[in-house]
Amino acid sequence: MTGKTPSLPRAAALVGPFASGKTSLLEALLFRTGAIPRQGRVKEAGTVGDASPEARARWMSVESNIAATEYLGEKWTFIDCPGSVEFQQDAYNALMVVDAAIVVCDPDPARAVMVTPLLKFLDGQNIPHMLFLNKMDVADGRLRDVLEALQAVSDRPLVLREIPIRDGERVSGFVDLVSERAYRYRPGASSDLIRIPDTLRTEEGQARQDMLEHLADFDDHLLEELLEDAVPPQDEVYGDLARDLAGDLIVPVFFGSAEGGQGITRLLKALRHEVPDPAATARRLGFGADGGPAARVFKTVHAAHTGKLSIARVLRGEIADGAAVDGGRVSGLHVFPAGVPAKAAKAGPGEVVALGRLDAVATGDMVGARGDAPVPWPSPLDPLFGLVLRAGKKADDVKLSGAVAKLVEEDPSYRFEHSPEFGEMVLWGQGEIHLLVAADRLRNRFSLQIATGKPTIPYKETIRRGTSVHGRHKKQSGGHGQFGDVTLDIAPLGRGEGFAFVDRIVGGVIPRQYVPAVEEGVRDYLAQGPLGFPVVDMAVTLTGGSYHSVDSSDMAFKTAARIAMAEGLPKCEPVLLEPILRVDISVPADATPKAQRIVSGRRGQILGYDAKPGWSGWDTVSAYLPQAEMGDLIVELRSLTMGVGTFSWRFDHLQEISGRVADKVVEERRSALAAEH
Ligand SMILES: Nc1nc2c(ncn2[C@@H]2O[C@H](COP(=O)(O)OP(=O)(O)O)[C@@H](O)[C@H]2O)c(=O)[nH]1
Ligand SMILES: [Mg+2]
Repeated sequence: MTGKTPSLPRAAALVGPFASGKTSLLEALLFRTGAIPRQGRVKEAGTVGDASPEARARWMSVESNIAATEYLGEKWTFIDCPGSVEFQQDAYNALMVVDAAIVVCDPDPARAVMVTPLLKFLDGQNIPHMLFLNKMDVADGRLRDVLEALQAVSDRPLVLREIPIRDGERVSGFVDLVSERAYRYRPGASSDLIRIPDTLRTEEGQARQDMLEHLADFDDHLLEELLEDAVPPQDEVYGDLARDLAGDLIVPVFFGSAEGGQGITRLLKALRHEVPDPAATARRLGFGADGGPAARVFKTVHAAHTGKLSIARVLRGEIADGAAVDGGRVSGLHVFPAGVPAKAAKAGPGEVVALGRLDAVATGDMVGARGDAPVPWPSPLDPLFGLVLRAGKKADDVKLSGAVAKLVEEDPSYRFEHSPEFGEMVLWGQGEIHLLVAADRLRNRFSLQIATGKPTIPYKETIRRGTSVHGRHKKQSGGHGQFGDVTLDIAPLGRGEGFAFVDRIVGGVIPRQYVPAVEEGVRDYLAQGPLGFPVVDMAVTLTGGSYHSVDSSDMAFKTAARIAMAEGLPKCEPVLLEPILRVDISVPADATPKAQRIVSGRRGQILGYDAKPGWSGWDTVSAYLPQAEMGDLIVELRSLTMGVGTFSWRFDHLQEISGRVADKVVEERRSALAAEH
């Protein structure tokens, strides 16, 4: 494998569950390739990644860390992605532009399920990926069990590329199954070549045969060789490995220890020889070979001192500082040697680059795509958790909206909603931490004072029976008086029918011109019924009344209508309506009973459950759940499913509630209204 033509700069994403060791692996890769002089530790806050105050405060990655390095004369950019499910959007975005992903996993069969959503995404998008089983320095189970558990959650075959050499319980080295060479780990350095231990000969032969058989599934020539018991040439095996990885046909599996610096060189060599080059990736992503410079933006950052940065992978040609591109003129161009942004004049194909002040460019946008057919950018994750944001000072409301818009631009799995009904600014996101990090960023980066709270549930009310009511407004003050007089029939309507106003005036007892004012008065009242909530699903018919030729006016009829409503509605058995959502909860099948218990525990109604299409071993539980019970549903669901359980939801209907739950809602509303006045 010498004499390799150097590849253009490549990029790989480090992805995988929370705390599997991605940030540590980035550090190890940077150290082993000489980009940094010592290997820092996550525990000591000494790593290149996770340097933001929000990440340091939580000991976890809350955004992707980008660092470039060189290995044997070839350039690499590694993107260390957050593993927490709440920050997955950033990971998915990065995956959309890289040549390959390294999925970092714990060597623990019980945790295999945690990589399911990620593997689904990778296979769904045909992104080449390999597994790196980390923390082998403390692993105590059998590798075979880990692989079996991981295979159960991967659609593609996992192909073990090396087997461990053990010294007692501990892994002390490995045998490479292609070169059939054995190595002993050395602390913090490349491993020593040793003889394959005799005790491993049989196991090695079998593991190599397994690997070759996987490759033969996609290569008839290799299959013939295996059937004839011929030893395939190494170049053929390497060629197959590279081709099958590029096509996302197989998932090679490596192992090691990020913190111990073990298995790092092995991984780097595999990356060097097997990861597709940027030209192949550009083709996979739908970019033609010809045309002007093109790049795809996978991340947007609004930094206090630099302004907006669009972080992009160059897929074709060269982008220079000052160049005019779609969405503006590049003003400031940075690359990321060893994770530290550095000014550069230009960036060529394959490089990851920050482009300054492209105001019109959003995450997922192309810069310079002409006649290309780029694969569609995946739609952002649906929001699962809402948080009300309040500016400390009323005057900061506008500033807050502007700052939040920037956060949403950075991470489209946030969604901002201004509810006029309650005068609330609600930020939606992927979970509680995701939103608290947003609040921290507003404080740290935009110097805003922020209070947070729960979103108000949009209860409504309706009536159970009808009545007929008379309202009169009469005032004689000085010269001009006021006179309005109406008779209204109030009647309930079916659920979901809304509000209807019917005019049944005959013989001009009220002149036509005043009828709209009557309707307006009725609607005004409906904004807040006897229980304190908007009234829906009822009809009001104007059946009679009287007027005064001088004193009657729109204003007077509007007031009369309101008086009639205020008197009539309390007599109509008002009842509270609560919003009910249709929720589809996805969980690994062993958690299905737990998901059902969660639904029942939250006053929900289970509609049924079924296998989740395309997700073997997963179920979807469908249910109606009161919106009031949704608040921390995702928190409970995740805690019961190692973080992978999730749900989708939409408003379904309003449902009457009475009894203790309803009384409490009405009481709280009353005191809230009292506090307003
Ligand atoms: N024993 C051991 N611990 C590790 C290794 N790699 C990472 N860790 C620890 O695992 C935890 C999570 O590491 P980190 O790199 O932040 O994981 P990330 O969330 O995937 O980025 C930290 O406490 C690390 O010290 C390893 O190879 N061996
Ligand atoms: Mg991390």
